Amino acid sequence: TTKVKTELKTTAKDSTPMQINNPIITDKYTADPAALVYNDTVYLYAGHDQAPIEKNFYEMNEWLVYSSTDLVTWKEHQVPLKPADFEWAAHSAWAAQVIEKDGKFYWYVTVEHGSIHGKAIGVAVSDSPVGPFKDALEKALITNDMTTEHTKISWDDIDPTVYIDDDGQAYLYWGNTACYWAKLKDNMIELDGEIHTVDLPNFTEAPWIHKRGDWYYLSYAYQFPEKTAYAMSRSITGPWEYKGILNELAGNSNTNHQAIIEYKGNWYFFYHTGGIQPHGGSFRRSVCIDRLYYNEDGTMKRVIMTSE
Ligand code: FUB
Repeated sequence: TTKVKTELKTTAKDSTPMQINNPIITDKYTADPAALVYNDTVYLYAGHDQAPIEKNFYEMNEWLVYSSTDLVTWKEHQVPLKPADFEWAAHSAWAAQVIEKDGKFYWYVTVEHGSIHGKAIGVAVSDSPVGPFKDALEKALITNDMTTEHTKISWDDIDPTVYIDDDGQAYLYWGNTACYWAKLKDNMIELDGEIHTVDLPNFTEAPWIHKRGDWYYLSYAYQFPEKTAYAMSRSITGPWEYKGILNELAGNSNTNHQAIIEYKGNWYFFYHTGGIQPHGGSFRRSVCIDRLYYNEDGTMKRVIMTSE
């Protein structure tokens, strides 16, 4: 395996310099990171890339969860969830995100639906950030037939990202080719009202919502092969103003999939590359972390990847 050590630069806010070894997990291929900060710990949720080296497509049969308090040492927990845990799902542990509400942890996942053609979004719940999780709804939350008027593809209902606004209202964004959003009911397992779309230049997939100060940020995978781009808004429902590229092509992988968090006063950009040699690539990816910095006007500086 190839490990790259980076001495991450310190700024006024940093109390200690930090060394992240990218990729952060090297004994398994991990993809589509989603990170959650809870009780001073960072939980990393990722899909497990299990494709054999001769296979040129995704093989993902489970999600993984890791925890850390320094972003350097990661503890792997028991496999918390698989597509097989959703009776209505067929396969494909594609991108997902966990959020906490009132002491419960809700995990929004992408899977292939067993009987409705195409990808679908399900939701699992647990009393612990590391699981075990169980299907919260016993059917899909979003299926391909709910959005067929927007795209002709069967994989547009993927990559959920969830955000709870300051007033307690939860929102789900998701999509491939079209970027969708809808409100969630208080129970977190039903949509509340209609599905909307957002127009974003070259939106491919992988939306991620975060907030800093009074600004909301919607980052997403842009074009294909994918860079990460982003838009900003004063409201979670938009209008969103496109701001540009946040991350360039992530080495040796045609997808790029980000998660953005603040932890102990600093901001971090999680993504994946195909960086582990000799077999890493688009279907054997590895999660990496680099620092994220903002400009005075709230825009984000382009992320400098460890591999650059
Ligand atoms: O990992 C499978 C799919 O590839 C994800 O759902 C997309 O975001 C892309 O990374």
